[in-house]
Amino acid sequence: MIFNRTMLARYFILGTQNVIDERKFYNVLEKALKHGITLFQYREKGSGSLSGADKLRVAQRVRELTSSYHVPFVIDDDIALAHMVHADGVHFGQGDGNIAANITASQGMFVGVSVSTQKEYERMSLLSGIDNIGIGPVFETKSKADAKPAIGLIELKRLVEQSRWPAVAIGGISQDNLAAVLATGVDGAAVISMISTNSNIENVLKYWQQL
Ligand code: TZP
Ligand code: MG
Repeated sequence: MIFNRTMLARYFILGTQNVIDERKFYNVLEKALKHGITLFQYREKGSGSLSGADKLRVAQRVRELTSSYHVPFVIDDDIALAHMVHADGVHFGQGDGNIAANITASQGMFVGVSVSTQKEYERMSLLSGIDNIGIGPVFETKSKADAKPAIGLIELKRLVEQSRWPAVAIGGISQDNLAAVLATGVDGAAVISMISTNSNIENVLKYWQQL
């Protein structure tokens, strides 16, 4: 699938480790798909995450669900799995192996990479084949144990302004700071807990869509 920057507008990320059980995972995902997310990333990582056959089974079901709602589907880090289930894109953090080699292995899929500092941005600028960057964490996050320090809105804006790629903000984004995040000129926001911990996903997405 060809990447388009409008896909970054409402970017939802989820793994089974972010919710109580697999049933809840599908329940939250389907609500988010139904009510207007523009991109979904399956990120199975950290304490309590699945691997092997379990991860494959979930990814296959995610492929079916995202296809039925016509929402593009990205997998974090796992290129082999992404090819296996025909994901539309992949995403790599700075810790996810050799990013240049990963990009080469991701042919046919669009590629996102995480950037949290000027130095990382410059290192990524030497590579070709990147379609979008995730900038953050903007604020403190409880959803990633090894998250880097929060960069704040001013640094986010600075990185967005110089970015040669479409960019999405990530980390600690909530309904309280979402408008300020979008005002930096970023193409969208990527969230886990703003959706996964909310008891009314339809409301959150209605609010997001009218911003
Ligand atoms: N990368 C940087 S922060 C983060 C990831 C995957 C977690 C974002 O989760 P939340 O709940 O939206 O802060
Ligand atoms: Mg990663």
